[in-house]
Amino acid sequence: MGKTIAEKILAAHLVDGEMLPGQEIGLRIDQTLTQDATGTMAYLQFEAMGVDQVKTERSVAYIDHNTLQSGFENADDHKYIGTVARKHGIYYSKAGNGICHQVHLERFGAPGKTLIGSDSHTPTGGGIGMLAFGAGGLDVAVAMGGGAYYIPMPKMVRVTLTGALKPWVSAKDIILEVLRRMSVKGGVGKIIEYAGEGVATLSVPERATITNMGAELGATTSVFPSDDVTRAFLEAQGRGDVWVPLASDPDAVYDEELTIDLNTLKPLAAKPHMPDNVETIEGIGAIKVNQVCIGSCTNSSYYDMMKVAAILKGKRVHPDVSLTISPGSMQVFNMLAKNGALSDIIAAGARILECACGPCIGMGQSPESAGVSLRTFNRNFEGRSGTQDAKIYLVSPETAAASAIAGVLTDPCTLGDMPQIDMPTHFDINDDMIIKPAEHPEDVEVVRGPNIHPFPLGSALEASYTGKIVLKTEDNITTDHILPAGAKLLPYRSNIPYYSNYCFINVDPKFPERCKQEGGGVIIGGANYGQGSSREHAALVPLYLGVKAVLAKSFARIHKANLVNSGILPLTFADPADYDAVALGNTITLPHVLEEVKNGSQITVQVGGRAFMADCEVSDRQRAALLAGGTLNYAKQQAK
Ligand code: MIC
Ligand code: SF4
Repeated sequence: MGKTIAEKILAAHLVDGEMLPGQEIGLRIDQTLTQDATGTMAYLQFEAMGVDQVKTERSVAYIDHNTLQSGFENADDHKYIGTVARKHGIYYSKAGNGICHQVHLERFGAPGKTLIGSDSHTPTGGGIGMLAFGAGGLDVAVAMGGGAYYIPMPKMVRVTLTGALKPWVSAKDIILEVLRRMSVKGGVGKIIEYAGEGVATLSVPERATITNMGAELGATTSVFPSDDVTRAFLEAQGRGDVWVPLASDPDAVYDEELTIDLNTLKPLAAKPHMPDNVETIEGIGAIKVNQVCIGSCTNSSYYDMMKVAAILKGKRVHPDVSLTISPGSMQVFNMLAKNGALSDIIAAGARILECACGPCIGMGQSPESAGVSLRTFNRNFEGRSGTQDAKIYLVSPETAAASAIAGVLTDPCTLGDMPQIDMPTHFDINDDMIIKPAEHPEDVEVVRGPNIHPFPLGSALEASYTGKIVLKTEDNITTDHILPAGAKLLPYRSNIPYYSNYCFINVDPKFPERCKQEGGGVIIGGANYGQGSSREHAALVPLYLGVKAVLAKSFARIHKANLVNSGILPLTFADPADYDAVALGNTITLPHVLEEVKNGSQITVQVGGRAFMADCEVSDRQRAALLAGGTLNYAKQQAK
């Protein structure tokens, strides 16, 4: 039987398990990446493992999320990551060099390789035919130490792209269409592969926009074939030697199929507050716009920025609009400066920001109260921009630029002839902001400023558990709900005790206090609990607050893995109707939890004199970790 692209890469990296649907498989990981907001934890955990030099082919630490340095905290984190990287064989991309996913695509990614990153948008690498996964920091630490990365064997989905995009319709509109059809839960447990004649019409940055936002589908990852377009991109980056061809076999079998006729697509937007709340720009109408932000790991490539510059050239940003531009990397920024496009952008009245995540993670540029902000980003979760009542629309760079000029949401198709932008045959290569690992690691001292705090560790599972239900949530709770980010909080990513005061702050401000009073407890979640970011803080902070279990209708993949790594039980209602029978403040007992987890049987739950069953669907490896109180405890037990 023929293989899909993903099956080929998985088979070539399989070190544990069998590639059967739903079974856990262990993969050898060729490359890792971290960013600073999750990196400090990942490196603290890596240090706790006692491995001297990374065992991967390439590991890179990026500084791109917290670059404001409004106090010593960010700078302390950068210093720690920079020194730990130099000591342990990790490349270090300095603040200002760009957003991890954009830089990794340009300078390190390679078709056919596996990559995991402590950031949910790591699947961006699928744009050049990598199998790239977002993971928790501990999983990245384990992979750096040479350990396998475990995932449940995903199902395979093929999205066939027919025809070609009409002028002014963009890669962003393709992925928004996939989101419209599949929803933010539609990709869970699946790898999405793109195929069909439309693939060859898309450049690498366009493909990367699509694989990047596969994260919003909840997909395990997304991948494009590696073809002549991929080769041309890598050659233009001076890295043609890493190119290999990759395609699915003609008789490959897919579990699901979707066809998108590119000819029929129109410019789209995801309306507040979910990436799958998609409608045509035409359908939404000319709503007034207060802010436009162009950038983020989704749409900050040279290609995107050149399109924006061409639209802005000779025009003025509308007086009521604030337009910000964050190029994705120093390479992109510098090329725009050299060819004059930056001047077109500046002259139009745009505000130029650093090459970093910036407004995407609420690091500045929060919109005005109830403001409408159009963003080329990938997430429009409520409050993520830093303004709770702001209305964020996710749009293509073309729609963003057209609307910035008009002051109202504008279909770029109304702009007339589309400027022709060609992919460069040579990118401007300058890796000076990427610091190589030390030649003499023994001479490097790891610097730990006062912002670097130890992380909490779970404790071994006890025979039974009784506690309070400390929170009950709706469906689709994101990690931004669990632990907000933004300029005020991101500096405390390496300070769990401080960060814990903000857990669920926008859902139920009393949550941290309640946990402290009750000595922790159990969280009741709806469907797709923990979607969004890979931040393991969304598990580590509840662990710190004493949360022992999350009982939900279903979980997002990375968050579930993070809960297990922390030693928090991820339980699902055997009968979802029981969700309605439990309430905040109820006493909850798991009378035989140790025995039941050990035996892999259903978990008995008692709430208010009523008993029902829950499932603890984990692999044997995860079961062992849960019994030990988390993956690090388990690894230590194994090492004894
Ligand atoms: C995000 O987009 O939410 C982030 C910030 O990049 C996160 C990582 C984090 O929380 O640090 C992600 O997507 O994994
Ligand atoms: Fe950064 Fe935003 Fe991309 Fe996350 S989604 S990595 S915050 S640019």
